[in-house]
This record gives sequence, C-alpha cells and structure tokens, in this order.
Amino acid sequence: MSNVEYKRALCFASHANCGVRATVEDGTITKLEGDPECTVSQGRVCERMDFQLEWLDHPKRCNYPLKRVGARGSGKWERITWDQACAEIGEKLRYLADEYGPESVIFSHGTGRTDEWYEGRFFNLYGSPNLAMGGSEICWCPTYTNESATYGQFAAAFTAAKTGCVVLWGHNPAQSGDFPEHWGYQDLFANDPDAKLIVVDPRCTEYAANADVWLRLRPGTDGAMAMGWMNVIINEELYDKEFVEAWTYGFEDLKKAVQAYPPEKVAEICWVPAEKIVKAARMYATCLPAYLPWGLATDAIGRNQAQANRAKACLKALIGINKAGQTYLAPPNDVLPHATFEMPEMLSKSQRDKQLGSDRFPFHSWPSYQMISDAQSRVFHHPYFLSQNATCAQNWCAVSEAIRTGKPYPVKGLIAQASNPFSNLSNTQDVYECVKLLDLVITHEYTMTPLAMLSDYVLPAAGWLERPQLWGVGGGGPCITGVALTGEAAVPPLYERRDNYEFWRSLAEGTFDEETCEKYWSWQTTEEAYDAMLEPQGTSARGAITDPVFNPSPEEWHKMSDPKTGQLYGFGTPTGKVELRSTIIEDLFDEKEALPYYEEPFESPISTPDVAEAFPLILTAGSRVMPYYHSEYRQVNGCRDRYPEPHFQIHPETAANLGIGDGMWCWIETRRGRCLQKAKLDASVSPYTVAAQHGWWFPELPESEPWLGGWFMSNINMCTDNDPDNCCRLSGVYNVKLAQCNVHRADDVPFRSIFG
Ligand SMILES: Nc1nc2c(c(=O)[nH]1)N[C@H]1C(S)=C(S)[C@@H](COP(=O)(O)OP(=O)(O)OC[C@H]3O[C@@H](n4cnc5c(=O)[nH]c(N)nc54)[C@H](O)[C@@H]3O)O[C@H]1N2
Ligand SMILES: Nc1nc2c(c(=O)[nH]1)N[C@H]1C(S)=C(S)[C@@H](COP(=O)(O)OP(=O)(O)OC[C@H]3O[C@@H](n4cnc5c(=O)[nH]c(N)nc54)[C@H](O)[C@@H]3O)O[C@H]1N2
Ligand SMILES: [Mo]
Repeated sequence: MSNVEYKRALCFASHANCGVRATVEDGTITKLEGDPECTVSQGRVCERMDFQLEWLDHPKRCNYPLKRVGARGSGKWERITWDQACAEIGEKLRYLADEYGPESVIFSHGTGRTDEWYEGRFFNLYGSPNLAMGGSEICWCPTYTNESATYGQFAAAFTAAKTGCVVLWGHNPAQSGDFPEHWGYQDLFANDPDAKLIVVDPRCTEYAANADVWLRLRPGTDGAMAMGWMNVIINEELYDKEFVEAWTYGFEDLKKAVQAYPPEKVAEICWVPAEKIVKAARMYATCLPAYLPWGLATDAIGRNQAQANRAKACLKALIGINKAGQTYLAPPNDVLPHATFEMPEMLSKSQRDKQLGSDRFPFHSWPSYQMISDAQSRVFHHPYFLSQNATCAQNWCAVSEAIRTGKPYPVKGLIAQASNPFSNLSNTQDVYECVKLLDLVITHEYTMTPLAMLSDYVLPAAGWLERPQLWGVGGGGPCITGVALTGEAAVPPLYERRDNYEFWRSLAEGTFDEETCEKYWSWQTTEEAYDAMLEPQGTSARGAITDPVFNPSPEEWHKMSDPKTGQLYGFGTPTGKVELRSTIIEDLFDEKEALPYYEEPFESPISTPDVAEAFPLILTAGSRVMPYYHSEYRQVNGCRDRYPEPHFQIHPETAANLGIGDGMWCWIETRRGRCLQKAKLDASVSPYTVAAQHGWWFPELPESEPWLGGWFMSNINMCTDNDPDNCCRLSGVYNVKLAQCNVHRADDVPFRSIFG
C-alpha cells in the first residue's frame, strides 16, 4: 500500500499566494488542488494549478550549478558543486569590492517572488546600495513612495467588507488576479450587488464592459484625469469636509491647483467626454464607502508618474482615509516588519549616497526614503519604509549609464534572482548591450532565461512546492498589520536546487568571514529563518499554517494616542497630516512640485507631433493575460499549447486601413526598435491605440548566440524607452506602458521555419 500524505502549501506562481493541498504518494506529488481550509483563498485556485506539476520536473528546469566554459553566450557549461560555485563567486565579489568598491556590484530583482529581505541583508552587509534593475521600480513602489509621502504609508486593502463604489484605475484584476484585488472583488460585489463600478482604462476590460462608467482615456493622461475629478469634487463641495479640515495639510493650495483642470479641458487632454468625467467624479465622491485600489498603469507611465500618483493619492484623501471600505492604512503595532531583517543600518551613509540615480532622482532613492522614514518613525517605531523600499527601487536608466560610461563609477557585477530583465526592463536592446559589458553575471533561476544564458554562473532554484512559504509579512501594509500565513514544502528540493534564502546564505558563506556568517546567517534553513521572523507574532513557520495571525484593525486610528508616548498618532508625515501639499517633495525639489500636476507623455501626438506622424498609433504594452506570468511558462506545454503565440489588440478599422487581417503576424515598431506579434481585431480598443502583450520569448529556440531564446523577436520592450531625459523627473521611473508606434504586416518573415 502506498504512503499518502497531504501537505498544505501556498502557491507562489503569482502574488495571490492561494492555499494549495498537495497529495504526496510515496514522496511524489500526485495532485494539486485548492485548499478549502486556507483562511484567505478558501479553496480557490486559478488555471495555473493545471501545469504546476509539469513545471516542477520539466526538462527545461535548472537542476545543477553551472559554470560557463566557453565564451559568454556560447551555451557551453560545466557542472560544478554549490561549494565550488559559491567559493569562486565569493572570491570574485571580494575582488570587485577591493578593486572598484562594493557599489560596483548590482542586483536584479523582479516582481516580488521571493521574500526580498535576504537580498537586502546580503547587499547591506556587502556594502552596495544598488539593488538595481528590478521590476519594482515601475511596479507598486512608485505608488508606495507617493502614498507614504502623502499619508505616511501605503494603503492596505484588507478591511473592505462593504463598498458603495469600486474604481479600477489602470488595473484589471480579471486578468491580473492578485490577492486581494481579484478574489476580494468577488466578495465585495457579492456583499453589495448594487455597488457602483468605475473603470479608467483605454481598453474595454471584462470589468469595463460591466461598469457604470467606463472612461476610455488616452494612455498616460491619468494625471489630468485625477486632477479633473478633484476639480469636480472640490468645486461641488462633495469631499469629506470634516476629514479634510481636521486631517489634511495644503487643501487651499490643492483647491487652487485643480482650477487649471476643469472637466472640459480634461476632456480635451484625455479624449473622454466631459459629462462622463463629471459623472464618474460625483459617483466616486457620493457612493460611499468608495474604494480605489492600486493599479499598475499609473506606476509605469514614465514621465508624469509621480505627479499622477500623487493626484490619485490626494483623490483618495478627499473622501477620507482610515474608514472601513476606503483607503485604509494599517495601524501602528509592535510587529517587526520583515524589512528589519534586511538590516538597513548596516549600510553606511557614505555608501547610501552612492546609490545610482539618487542625485538626479531623489524621490525614489535614499534621500526620500530617509525623509519618509524619519516622518514615519513618530508613528511607527521600526525602520519601516527605509529598508522596505531601498530593496525595491533603483534607477535602471542610471544603472545603464553607469555600465556604459563608468560614471559616476564603474559597474562590473550583477547578481540576478527571480528576475528576467531581458523580458521585463524597458529598451531590451540596451539590457543586452549592458549585460555584455559586465565582468561577472550570476543568475539564480528555475530555467535558462536569456540572462542565464549570458551568465558566468547559473544556480538552480527550488520552487514553491520545494520550500516553506510565508505570506503577508512582506508588502506595504501587512508587515505592519501583522498578517502571517505560512505553507509547508510538499517535497524536499529536487536534484541540487536550493531555495532563495539558501542561495543567499550559501553565497554569504563564500563571500564573508566566518564570524559574519555566524552572526548574520545563523539560520540554517528557510524554516528556521521564518521561525525567527514570526516569533514576535507569537507563532512559527509551522504554527501559522493552521493558525494564521490576523491582527484586528481599528478604524480611524489616526485619532488615537500612542500608549507609549501619549501623543496623538495622526499620520506618519512631517506635518502629522495627510499632505495634499507634500512638504517632502517640496524639500527635495521646489514649490512647483509640491502639488500634483499633469504633464504629457514623453512621446505623444501633442508632445512630439513629428514623431506621431511617422508613428501614429499609441502603444499600450503589457496588459496582463491569464495564465501567463510575465515571461514565465512559455516552455510549459500545459500553458503554451493553450496560448501559443503573442497577440496585440487593434481596432478593425485601423487594421483594415493597414491591410491587416485577424491573426496576421505584424511588426510593431517605435523609434527604439520593433517586434513581431499577431493581430487580434478588437473593436473595444480605440482606433488610435494598439495593446500589445509583454513577456514573450521562445525557450524552444537555441540557448546560444545569436538566438538566446529569441529574446528580441516578439518582445514588446524592444519598443519601450529608458532614456533618463524621458523618465519621471522626480523618481526616474522609466516607461514600460506607452510609446508612439506604427504597425505593418510582416510578410517578409519566414514564420514556419522559426516557429515550426
Ligand atoms: N496573468 C498575469 N497576472 C499578473 C501578472 C502577469 O504577468 N500575468 N503580473 C502581476 C504583476 S507583477 C502586476 S504589477 C499586476 C498588474 O496588474 P494590473 O494592475 O491589472 O496591470 P495591467 O494588467 O498591466 O494593466 C491594467 C490595465 O491598465 C490599462 N492601461 C494601460 N495603459 C493605461 C494608462 O495609461 N492609464 C490607465 N488608466 N490604464 C491603462 C490596461 O489596458 C489594463 O487593462 O499583475 C499581476 N498579475
Ligand atoms: N512592457 C512591459 N514591461 C513590463 C511590464 C508591463 O506591464 N509592460 N510589467 C512590469 C512589471 S509590473 C513587473 S513586476 C516586471 C516583472 O519582471 P520579472 O519579475 O523579471 O518577471 P518574470 O518574467 O516573472 O521573471 C521572473 C523570473 O524569476 C523566475 N522565478 C520565479 N520564482 C522564482 C523563485 O522563487 N526563485 C528564483 N530564483 N527564480 C524564480 C522565473 O523563472 C522567471 O524567469 O515586468 C515589468 N515589465
Ligand atoms: Mo509588477
């Protein structure tokens, strides 16, 4: 008789981290299904579960440490041991630190698929401020920084038991599905079937099709739209007067600023009728509680990013913060944020000052982290923001410049974990050229990504089924609320794979002296590390599987007093109020930047009419599609067979004018480059917009130059931009969402010979 066990895991195939029940027979997983006992996801899982077992032991998985033996990109490797790999890498890292300074080594960090604190811990100990080249710079962190500057924290989203109105602004949970947005909305609308729905999106998403108001705005004009809503809400006195009077700073200044954005003018900018703008603004301000969650689009639009997000933050504040079902900030408590495990205090001021891009773009780097953290420390007693965001944000444009020019100092080494910059950073041709200029590239991966193919060492990563998992201690709100939910490894790591914590611990052993390792890397396993993290919450890695922690959250806690100091909490900003006029931004820049405003995208029919002549269509790039996750699963049959090719949406009239039929392969081209995708005729996008998918490469192609998995072929980031002059002026955030493009049929490409 076989020995059957059931393991309770959390799926890390996306950020939703749903509970999964794994059936393990004689040490082999035979079935994966939603875990009905999971308090959060309650048995729900998405279609990605269908192919997780195929991926666990797929022929394209990395299983052993590899060292490059031929020229970079030649595809020639030698299998070595972890000990040898880490000893050799450690020696090289010590050499780079001695010769060029530890700041010459950077880190590539993708979307939060790991716990993140261990990479911060390693880099803070090593002495480099450059946790670089990551997705987070254009994802979530921009909103996090803006909201923290505005009201001392990022808005958590865990209290919405009731709603009068939901606004999906540049956010489509029907395809992006991240917790709590997607699962949470189902519950929200189930509780309040008459709740209003407003969608601000250039495409007709599943939610837009059912919305009370759909604002099909011109991509990148979000700043104007938010200012327009505030114009209506303030002039018609629909805002929460009591809250605004008692708890905001700079209202009169904001009132003046929004006068420049009457609905008629916003209609002209955004290409949306004025009546619809007014209708949406009134609905949002009067159907309370109204909930406006985070959405990626405004983080990723480049130039106007910071001010568009500031405008959104002010819009949230006008209807009141810390009320059930609205923007809610997790309250102060004694739970250690996981960011403390990064040990930001180990990085000296002089090394922090060297962070690439921080001189030109101080609003997304150490100068702003420090100011925001100082302000927060009155309310929160831990270095909350400081460490959390230092690991997330980094200026890809500045990194690229430093690699190319050696200024302000040389960049020589790159460590990448859980990230595929060839698919996900803007201007991929630049990524390719920059990687080739580096002396040392190390990748910890599930699979041979184009970056892995160009690496000196590739280390095999254990996936979520092969390691314990911890959810909720990371992120902006939860780490302060003290939510903790854990899962267990279903099986031990296959082959010689090691999990993310073990990777850094192994690398630390090769790099630092014994004393440092004993002191700072004493936990032998991930489980031991999680035990230490969860101890202050009175639980352990195993304990929180069956008994997760959820701290209660009082409403309007900003009116309460700190029991330790007796002081009123207020908000964690320099004035203790919600700063509609930002004193932090004013100190970092000038008076003009302290209030939100709209600025045209770096390329648009208005800002660059000459460019728009040659590239008349507006590209929006990378709207999510299920079940792909960025560049993942292109080699997994269970997924690829169902969704074999990249597509872009184009209006049938536009397509007809260009001689393009449904399903035809086309070139999408911008000033930077071009890529191939198949046309999907779709009347729901406007005739002037095309919406292309991101994340495409072809792992079935050779793993050596010139193919390198076909990173350049259908990759929309061949078309996006990373020129520092075109980035957000405050934060340096680059643009992965939009550009001016043209589209034409690709009759010249021998698809059959490439795609089979
Ligand atoms: N299936 C799948 N799910 C995912 C991911 C994935 O790769 N695949 N990635 C995960 C990650 S890391 C993230 S950050 C989230 C992001 O998830 P979302 O926040 O949902 O982001 P997107 O799908 O990129 O875009 C949301 C919507 O913004 C619209 N949009 C495009 N340009 C603009 C604009 O200029 N203004 C406005 N207002 N809207 C615009 C798009 O049409 C799209 O419908 O998804 C997560 N979930
Ligand atoms: N044009 C355009 N570009 C975009 C976007 C867009 O909307 N448009 N979205 C941007 C956004 S929001 C983000 S967050 C980034 C995402 O950027 P990335 O995070 O770089 O995206 P992925 O393709 O998911 O790459 C993750 C890699 O990590 C590996 N991996 C997954 N889990 C683990 C793990 O636990 N350990 C290790 N060692 N490896 C693991 C996977 O195999 C995969 O190769 O892309 C950005 N790029
Ligand atoms: Mo993201």
